Parts: sequence; C-alpha cells; structure tokens
Amino acid sequence: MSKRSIDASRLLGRISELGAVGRDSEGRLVRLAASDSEKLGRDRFVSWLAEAGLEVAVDQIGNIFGIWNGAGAGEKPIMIGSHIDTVINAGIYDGCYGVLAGLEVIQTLKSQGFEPSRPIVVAAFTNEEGVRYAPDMMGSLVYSGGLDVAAALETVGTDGTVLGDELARIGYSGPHAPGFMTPHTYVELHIEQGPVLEREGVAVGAVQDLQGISWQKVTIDGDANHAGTTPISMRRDAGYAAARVITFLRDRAKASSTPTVATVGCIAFEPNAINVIPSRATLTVDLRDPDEDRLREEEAALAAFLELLAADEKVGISVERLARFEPVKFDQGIVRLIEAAARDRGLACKRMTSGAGHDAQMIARIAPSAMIFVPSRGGISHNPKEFTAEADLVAGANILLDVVSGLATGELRK
Ligand code: HGY
Ligand code: MN
Ligand code: MN
Repeated sequence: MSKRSIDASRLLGRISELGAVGRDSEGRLVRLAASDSEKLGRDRFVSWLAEAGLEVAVDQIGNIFGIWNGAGAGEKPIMIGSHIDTVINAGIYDGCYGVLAGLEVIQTLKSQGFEPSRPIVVAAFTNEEGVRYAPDMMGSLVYSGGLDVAAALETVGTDGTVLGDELARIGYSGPHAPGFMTPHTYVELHIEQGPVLEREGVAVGAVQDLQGISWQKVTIDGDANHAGTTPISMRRDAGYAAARVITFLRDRAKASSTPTVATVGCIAFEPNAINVIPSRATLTVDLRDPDEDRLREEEAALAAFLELLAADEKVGISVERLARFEPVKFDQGIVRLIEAAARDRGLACKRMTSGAGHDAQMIARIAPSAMIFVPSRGGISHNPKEFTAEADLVAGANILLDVVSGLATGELRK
C-alpha cells in the first residue's frame, strides 16, 4: 500500500501565510504572547481549524485546541502541536511549523477516510517563548499542572501589562480548565534550531531528551556619577560590574567540558546617559545543560561570583528567578515509532537532545511525549534568516502523519 502523504502545497502555503502575519512597521516578525499581532495569528489559525471542520476549544490560559473526535470520542486524545507566538524579529518556522503540520496531518487523515481509534487534537500553546511574560512554555506548563492558572494570569510582562488582562483583551481567555483533556500521547514536530542534522546530512531527528533551563534576572546597583570627574578608584559602576558578569559566564561556558551554554540576552542601564556612570544595570541570564547536576553547579558558580563581584566593585546585587526546568526524558516508545517511520520512508534518522525548550517538555509531565526535528539551515533560529528546505518540511510532516496514524491504530511497530 502506497504511503499516505500530506498536502504539501497547503502546508507550505499556510507556513508562509502565517509567517506574514504580525509584522511590525520595520517588517520584523514580532508576535509576542497575547499581543495584538499575536491575536492576528491566533485568529488565522482558528479560521483554519474551522475550515477543517474541527471543534475549537480555548482554555483559561489561552491555549487553542482543534479537536477531531472521529470514531474514538471519549478516549484520551493523541495530541500534536507547538506554539505560534514568536520572539522579536523571528523566523517563520519556530513553533508555527509544528502547529500547522499538526493541522495538516488531521486534515489529510480526515480527507482519506481514516478512522482513528481515539480523538486527535492539534494544539497551539500560549506564550511558549516567554519573551513578554516569563517563564517560557507557560501555556503548556499551566496545562500540565506545573503552574497555577490564576498565578500565571497575574504575571506582569516586561511592558508592565498583565497576561490575564491581555488574553481577555484579545479575546482568548477561554472557558476550559487547563488540562481538560489528558493526552494519550503527545508528539511535537519542530525545526531543530541547531546545526546537527544539517551538518550530518540527516533528515529526521528523533528527540529523546531535552536539556535543563535556568532563567534569572540580575539587578546591580551602584552610584550614578560624572563620567569625567570621577576617578576609577571611586566608582561604584553598575555597568562595568554587568560586563564582568557577561565575561565570567562566557569564560566558564567556553572552558567547560560539558555542553553548558550561557546567554545574557537582555541588558539595560540607568540612567542610560553617555556621560553618567550607570547607577543600575539589569541583565538576564539563561543557563542550560542536559545534566541537572551540572546545571546546579553553574548556578552555584554564578551565585558565588556575584558575591565576590559585589564586594570587589562595592555594588549591591540582587537576583530574581524567572524560570527553572530540569532536563526531561521523552518516551522511548514514541522515539522508536519516529525511527520506524523514518526507516519506512527511507530517511536517515538520528536520536537527539533538544537544546531549546519546547511545549513537549511540559506535556511530558502528563502524557508519553516525544519530538521530531527537521534540519535548520546553518543551525540558525530566533532570527529572520531561520530556514528549512521545503523537502525537509514535507518529510517531517509525513513522519508526523505516520507516527500519528500508527498511534491511532497501533499500525507502527515500536
Ligand atoms: O527558550 C527556548 O528555548 C524556547 O525558544 N522558548
Ligand atoms: Mn519553538
Ligand atoms: Mn523559540
């Protein structure tokens, strides 16, 4: 029997169509969680769900679900999906590819008269990126019971807005309680966002685990003073202290023999004037490692360094925890299904660890979960240059199609 295949032009057309939604005045893709531009993306996705004849459900944290009840109504659903919120000046594939491929898989199966033994649901989780409201993967974290929905809705964003107010304002404060459907299984298709698959010429990644994530906000308080008249020895320079934090983190990560990564993605000075020694610096620290003990070591090393730095530079330093997720192992059975599906299609497949955070790491708390990766050109992501070749996008969606239909009927060997 010839292999089913998704409708490539419908999927590719929707990826580029959604990629055009929510661009700012400079043409950058910026669909931050619960913003007006994200609402445009949400509305477009919901219109496609309705076109596909799916039941649309929205929960209290704004997670959107397209539900195909089919024959197995009442059974735990197979859930597929990702997110459609983006970072600032994003590429068009991160998250959106997995959501749209999930919808495409359902539409393909429906159109071919496939009778699933259980409902199949496509999900778009709220605030996966965490750029406007921390932590990231918030919608799936709440859905899986890792964060109380009321607390999440009270989150104050980097712009001073409150998430719950924004979701209500854009019309996505839904009635369903997060977790209202416990998935039978969850499979997330995503671009790799790293260099491995392309470098090794492998078409499919069977993601078996995901590294730990630690987000902190560091505030350094010194004294504003005159840039011209203040001797170096008399300075309490918050800006210089912040620079020492950045170089400390890079030097440690570079010297490490493990895959530890450290990033300072945001930094701000006060009063931020060319001739005033900064009185305050605020910066964010993103630490990641696949090994929990190593991640703890890195957090402890940073804390010890900040103590020394405060004394050395005569500044005050405070730290606020923004997110902390331990490494996650995915379901080996689903990983084997992904490998079997790749093998059956003659595609090379490699087991991998995910460097990026994903909704799958949260849904793994309530259901067997795993991920499928496809190659990213140059390993680039969170950047408008993010790109995956059409053939790879279609191949990944067909692997998702095979895994889902296998899970829905038990066809695929584990
Ligand atoms: O931070 C991450 O890894 C994801 O893009 N939210
Ligand atoms: Mn993503
Ligand atoms: Mn991302």
